[in-house]
Amino acid sequence: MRRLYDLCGRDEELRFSPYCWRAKMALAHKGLDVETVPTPFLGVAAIEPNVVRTVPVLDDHGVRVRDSFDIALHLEHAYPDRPRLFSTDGGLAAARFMESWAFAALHGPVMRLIIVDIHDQLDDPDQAYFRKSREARLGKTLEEAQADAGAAIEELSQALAPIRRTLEYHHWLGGAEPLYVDFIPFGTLMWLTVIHGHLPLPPEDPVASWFSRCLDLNGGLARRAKVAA
Ligand SMILES: N[C@@H](CCC(=O)N[C@@H](CS)C(=O)NCC(=O)O)C(=O)O
Repeated sequence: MRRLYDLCGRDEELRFSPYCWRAKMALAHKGLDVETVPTPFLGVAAIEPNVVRTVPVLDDHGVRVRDSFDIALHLEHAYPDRPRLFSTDGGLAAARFMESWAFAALHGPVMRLIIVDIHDQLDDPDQAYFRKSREARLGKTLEEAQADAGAAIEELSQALAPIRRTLEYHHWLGGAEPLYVDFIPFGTLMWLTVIHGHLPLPPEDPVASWFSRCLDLNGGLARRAKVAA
């Protein structure tokens, strides 16, 4: 039995976590079936009390793996004969850089676009938890943190410049084929897309075309995702 604990909203079908999207894309890339377990924020600690603090968590036939990057590493080592997630050690190192870069460069502008909207998609107990924990972290209210959408979109578009430029050289961030290095920023942009309803970039933007290609991967797994109305 293979299970992935996957963050959900009030509507259990609304799956928006950037890290869970990375894990789901990695599993699908390996061609592995998985049952996703809809998990609200307040359900995370119950997965394994005092051990688990975040999702995704993968339970792979009794082997429990926390952290999206560790899940990708586990899948690469456990299923070496399936399509590769990291082509080389250098590819793995580049993916590590992408993980840090995406967090530093993209998560801020995305948060400024959707933090109130995330809150509004949660069930009542999760709303109270999310507001308290995020406002303590940010030192401001969610409403203060969510900036004017136009400015946040512009900020995001500028932050995406390194991805836009890389895509001038090859079709995927992984090179000729998609790799985990693609699924990292893709997960971040799925977070935005699921909550915002669509990706707020013009279709002619190379990042939007690459995102659309990612949506088509693995039989259109992410294209079928429910997005907020
Ligand atoms: N480094 C972790 C980060 C995972 C993470 O931050 N997950 C968030 C959801 S997007 C979470 O579970 N948060 C729990 C909480 O805020 O209580 C990973 O890559 O899996």
